[in-house]
Amino acid sequence: MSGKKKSRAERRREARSELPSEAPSSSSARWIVPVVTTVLVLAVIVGVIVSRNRSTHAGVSDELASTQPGQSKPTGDTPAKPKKVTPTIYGYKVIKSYPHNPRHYCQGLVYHEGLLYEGTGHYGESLLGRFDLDTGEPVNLIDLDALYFGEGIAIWEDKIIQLTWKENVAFVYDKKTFKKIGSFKYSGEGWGLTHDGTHLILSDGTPTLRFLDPKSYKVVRRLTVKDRGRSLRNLNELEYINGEIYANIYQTDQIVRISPKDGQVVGWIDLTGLLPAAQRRAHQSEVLNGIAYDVEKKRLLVTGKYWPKLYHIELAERKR
Ligand SMILES: [Ca+2]
Repeated sequence: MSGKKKSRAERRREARSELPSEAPSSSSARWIVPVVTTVLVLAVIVGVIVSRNRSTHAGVSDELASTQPGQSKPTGDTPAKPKKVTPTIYGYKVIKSYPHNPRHYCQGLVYHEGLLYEGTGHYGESLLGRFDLDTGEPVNLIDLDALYFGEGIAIWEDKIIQLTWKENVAFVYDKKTFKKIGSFKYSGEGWGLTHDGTHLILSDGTPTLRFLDPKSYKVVRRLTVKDRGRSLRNLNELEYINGEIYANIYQTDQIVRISPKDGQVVGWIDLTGLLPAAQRRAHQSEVLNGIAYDVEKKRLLVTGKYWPKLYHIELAERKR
C-alpha cells in the first residue's frame, strides 16, 4: 500500500489535516471581513449625515446673523415664546384737574408744545381742535362733515392725522393752519392713534395694533396685545409714553401699558372713581377715553367721553 499512488482527493484531505493550528482563526477572518466592511460603510454614512447637519445649522446661523433685531425671519422658524409677564397694578393720585368741554365725546387726545389737541366723535358732532389746557378754551377748531365719525388723532411732524370710525379714511391737516391737506384709506375700523417716533400706531377694537409708515401710510407691522397670554380686545385711545404704548380699554375705567416689543401687557392702571359719580350723572358722561402726555413737564393727562374734567394724574403702584 505504501507505494500506492495517492488520489487527488486523499492528498487534499491530508493537506487539510496538516494545516497549522491557526486554521480555525482563518475561518473567523472570513466573517470579520464583512463585519469590518459593514462598520466602515456605516461610519461613512454617519459621517455624511453629521456633515450635512452641520452645514444646515451653519446655514441657519448665517441667516440669524443677517437678521436685524426686531425683524421677523422669513424662514418660517418659530420664534421663542416670550416669557409671560405678570402686569404691575397701578392706582392713581390726582395732581390737578382742568376744565374739559362736556359736549366733547373724546376719541383722541394729544399734548403738544403747550397746547391740548382733541378729536371727538359722533356723526354731526365730530371735531378737531386745540385748546388752552388751563381754561379749556379753543385756539383752533374745525368741524368734520356729518358723514364722518371722528376717532383717534396723532401729530406727526407738521401734520395732524385724524382717524374715522367706520369710514376707512384718515384726514391729514396742516398743524399750523388746521387746513385739510390730504387723506389716506385703511381697512377695518379706526379707533386710537399715536406714534413711537418711527411709525404711527393704530388700534381698531381688536387685540391687534397696526404700525403704519408715516409717509406711505402702509402697514409695516402688526402687534397682538396679550395679557398673561390672553388676547386683549377693545384697545381704544392710545398714547406712546417712554417706550410703552398706553391704551384705554373701551367701556372700562382701565388703561393698559403695553410692551411694543412683544405686545405683552406690563401694567394695568385702575382709574375707577376718577370722575366723581355726581359729575358723571350731571353731564351724562360716558367712559374714560383720552390719554395725553406732556413730555416736557412729564404730566400724564386723562379724560373721558362727555367728561367735564381733564385730570393730571400720577400713578401709584398697588400691592397685589
Ligand atoms: Ca392719545
